[in-house]
Amino acid sequence: MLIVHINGGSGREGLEAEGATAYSRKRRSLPRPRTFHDPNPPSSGMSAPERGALIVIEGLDRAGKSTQHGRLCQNLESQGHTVKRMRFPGASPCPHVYALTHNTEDRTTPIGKSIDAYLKGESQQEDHVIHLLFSANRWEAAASIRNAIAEGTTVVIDRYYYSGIVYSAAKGNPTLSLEWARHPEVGLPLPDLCLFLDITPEAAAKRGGFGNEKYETSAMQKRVRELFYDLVKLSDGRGMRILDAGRSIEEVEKDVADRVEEVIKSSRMSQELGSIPP
Ligand code: Z5A
Ligand code: MG
Repeated sequence: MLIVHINGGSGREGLEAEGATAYSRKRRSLPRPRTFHDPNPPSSGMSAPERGALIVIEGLDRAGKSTQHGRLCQNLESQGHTVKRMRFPGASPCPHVYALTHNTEDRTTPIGKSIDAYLKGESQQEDHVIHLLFSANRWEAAASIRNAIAEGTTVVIDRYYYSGIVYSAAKGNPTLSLEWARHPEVGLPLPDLCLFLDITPEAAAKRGGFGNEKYETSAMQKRVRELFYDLVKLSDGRGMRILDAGRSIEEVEKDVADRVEEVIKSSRMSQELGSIPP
């Protein structure tokens, strides 16, 4: 193992093998050198590298999530942040903006493919089963999210468990409430910030109209919006901010950038990344 001397070293500059450092310290009774893996570092010394932030962009169809996701990632990168771009469901068709981006997750997991076929109407799934598949699709990525955050990478996700809960509950299945839908999400990485891009289904429909996927009907979109508002009132709403997505792309982009900057500069970043609570 290699040790980097911060102060009080053996007199030799730079890196030394651990064995050699311990030997010379013993021989010359020098103060114990501080190292990056010192369990009790003095307060005036170098602090551990800051973790990355976990940012989620949510909203109805055509709210501009992918547009803002792409812009936010580019803005953060231009400021020198290391960014990991992710989206859920992992295997849904790539919208135009993803052609311009890189560093995306693999969107071809077996679970992601099943979800994709369901959304396109190519296969049928029982309501609870498809809900659990959406959740499993997030659990597949949970460790890679935590690892990236711990390394100082900011992870920006286009749709996350908030969509997972509300789209399933919006079906009106009596045994699939918001509460039931939330259970499999407990323990997943907890976002530092969720920006809910809010738009009326009517305004969203003017942006090219809804497509042919499973949930792309105005009745479904209306119910989904109501449930997103219910979620804001629950504990899941603590890290959620509602932004008016009916404004111009540039206005929304500025609002998104300001909210994200607030979080990245906040004391939250000195705390460990949380988990979705029970
Ligand atoms: N789902 C689920 O059921 N369970 C889950 O756990 C998860 C998801 C995670 C696929 O989602 C479906 O999966 C979704 C929820 C369900 N169901 N539906 N329906 P998706 O993310 O793959 O796809 P999407 O969100 O439905 O659609 P989208 O087209 O990707 O929407 P968007 O990303 O919000 O919009 P956009 O692509 O950025 O913009 C759409 C158009 O509007 C485009 O032409 C833009 O140039 C334009 N635009 C964007 N912003 C503006 C502004 N501000 N003004 C004017 N025009 C704009
Ligand atoms: Mg999208």
